[in-house]
Amino acid sequence: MPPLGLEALFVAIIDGDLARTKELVQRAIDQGTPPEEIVSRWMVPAMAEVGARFERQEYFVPEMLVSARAMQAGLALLKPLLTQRKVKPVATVVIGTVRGDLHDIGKNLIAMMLEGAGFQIVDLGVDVPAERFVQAVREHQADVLGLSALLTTTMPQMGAVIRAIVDAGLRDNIKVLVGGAPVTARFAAEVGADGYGESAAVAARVARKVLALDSAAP
Ligand code: B12
Repeated sequence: MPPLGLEALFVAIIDGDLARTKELVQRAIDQGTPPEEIVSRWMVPAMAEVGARFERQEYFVPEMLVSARAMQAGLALLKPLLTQRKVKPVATVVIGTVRGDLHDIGKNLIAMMLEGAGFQIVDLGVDVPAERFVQAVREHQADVLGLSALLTTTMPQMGAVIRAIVDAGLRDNIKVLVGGAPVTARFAAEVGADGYGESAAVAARVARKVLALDSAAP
């Protein structure tokens, strides 16, 4: 059989066709397509197209929701492959989507990629208040705090979380990474984060960089 063109997967997610998304992801896995390629080349761009259609008012919340469900079902099949550890745990990451924000696909993807890269993950879910982040960082003695926000209205929450971490006296012991579609490197610097990751593909590299894990390498 010739290698599967994954345009059909891109379309299935945009159409919110959950069964077809699962079928195509499984087929791509069976054909040996690297999981990172399935996600970043086909699945993530499909969600960007869904967002573009929402912006053009061709799609509304229900359509975004069915596409999100198809995407999540596809990612569930890929999760075991993406989280397979190639190295022993290097550091602990507490991650969550900030208060007021229910978007979790990107955050989940970041968590999977970091887990695959050897990080221990404590995922607090969505709509997480600042106090809950503080509590988890303390309880798990986390090395990295990952904050996700997809809405311009919830981005300022990232600053609120960082301030709460400072007030709790924990800032010196933790590196803060921020990300999400509206987040930029400039915004990250403004709120006092240590790093910014634009995609799941770079998350592990950025996390290693802020922890200076590679500087000790020969
Ligand atoms: C799916 C979706 C939804 C789903 C979410 C389902 C779910 N379980 O997540 C539902 C239908 C619930 C939803 C609701 C809403 N949504 Co919505 N949604 C989207 C959509 C189409 C895709 C988001 C997504 O999953 N992308 C795929 C993932 C893989 O990408 P990502 O999230 O950007 O994550 C990547 C990077 O950003 C980065 N990253 C993300 N987090 C982190 C964290 C760290 C630490 C790091 C390092 C990196 C990182 O790495 C990720 C992987 O590569 C976007 C469009 C878009 N362009 O983003 C709109 C979008 C985000 N939504 C939008 C809006 C307006 C809403 C609603 C307000 C709509 C409404 N009227 O009710 C509500 C808000 C609900 C709430 N309180 O949160 C707007 C936001 C506009 C703005 N500027 O604020 C967008 C941009 C659509 C648009 N173009 O207008 N939405």
